[in-house]
Amino acid sequence: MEAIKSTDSEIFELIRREEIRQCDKIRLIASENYVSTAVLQATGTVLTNKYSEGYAGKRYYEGQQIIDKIECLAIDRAQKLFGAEHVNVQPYSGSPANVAVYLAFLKPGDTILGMALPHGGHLTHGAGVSISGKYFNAVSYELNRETGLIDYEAIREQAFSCRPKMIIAGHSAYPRLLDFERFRAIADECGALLLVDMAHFAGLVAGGAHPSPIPFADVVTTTTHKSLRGPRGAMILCKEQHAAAIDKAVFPGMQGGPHNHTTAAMAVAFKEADSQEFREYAHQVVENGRTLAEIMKRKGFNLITGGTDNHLLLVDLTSKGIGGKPAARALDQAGIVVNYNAIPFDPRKPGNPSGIRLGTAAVTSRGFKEKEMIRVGEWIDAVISDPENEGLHAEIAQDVASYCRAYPPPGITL
Ligand code: DSN
Repeated sequence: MEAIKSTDSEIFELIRREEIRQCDKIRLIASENYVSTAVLQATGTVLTNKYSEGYAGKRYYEGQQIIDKIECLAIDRAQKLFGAEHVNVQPYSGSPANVAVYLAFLKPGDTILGMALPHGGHLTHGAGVSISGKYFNAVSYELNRETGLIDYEAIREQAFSCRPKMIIAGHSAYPRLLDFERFRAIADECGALLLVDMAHFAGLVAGGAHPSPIPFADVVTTTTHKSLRGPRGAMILCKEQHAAAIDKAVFPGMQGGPHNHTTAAMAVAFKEADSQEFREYAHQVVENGRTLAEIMKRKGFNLITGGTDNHLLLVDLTSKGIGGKPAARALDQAGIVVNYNAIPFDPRKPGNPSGIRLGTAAVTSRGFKEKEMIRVGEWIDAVISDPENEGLHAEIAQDVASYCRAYPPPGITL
């Protein structure tokens, strides 16, 4: 970073501090990860200098000899990795990808049926504050109050009553596998399209640690930077019959020029994900989730659905007598980074809900396994048992930092 240092010492210093923060803290934010040095390098290349509206062979600017090859490589690798008929790698991130899908298939006012935001759905699955809730007639399905699980029969009944044009499966905070076959059957029965947003678990799908939605969904969207461990970006995977509509919706419908440096970094990440090492990583992410769930339960924490099948845990802190926000703050002071999160049927407000969300994708990338997850669970318990003891939090933060130094994360050399 010599050039950054000499040009802009303030930004240099802030980046350096963020590197240290990412090294010295235990990152349990379920949507975050560490990219490899190769992915990081691809994002910082001259590809950022090029405009390339359009698609390979059909661009609106000259000089695409290399860009076309890069984009085609990213597409080929994504098709192979996920077994998809068609892939568009241009969406800037997950939300624009989802909106592009709506643009491809829906008219304003059409009905969509997605998981309620407070139950683990995403903003773009129909939340009132999002374009998806403002421009469409968004109907939400909720989780079962007793089990915290998806109630497919209830969704089926809701689908028959509201007749959605599109059903959305996928989540930001649901710790269990999705039954894509069941979603497909419901969509078929009521004549809806099925969109699966696999942003959170795409890496697990790529690594064979989670069922794939590709055979069942009309369209699948995903970010590339969560469990898939690529750069900040997104893609849309679909059946060939929808290819033209999807491509037209992304460009010119939603976006201008694709971010070519991101496309190249995606291609690198897809190559990395198509490996035995990544498959082992994906399975370890799930194992680490299970181990963390077990230790948390032993320490008396109440987990929504009682555990996890994927990379995330949703912890209901009600029995611990603390809100999600002060808990997340206290954990951050102790070097453990999580986000506060609503739980299903949360009686508290979203600004300080009843839960926290934990994820294992990032810590697994730095080599944490069962032993380390038990240690993490013990630290979490120590903090939540004494949430106002700043001295204790500072001590734990020091222990966490020295512990973490033995597990250098990919992409960062201090
Ligand atoms: N912000 C992401 C998450 O944390 O789940 C979803 O886009």
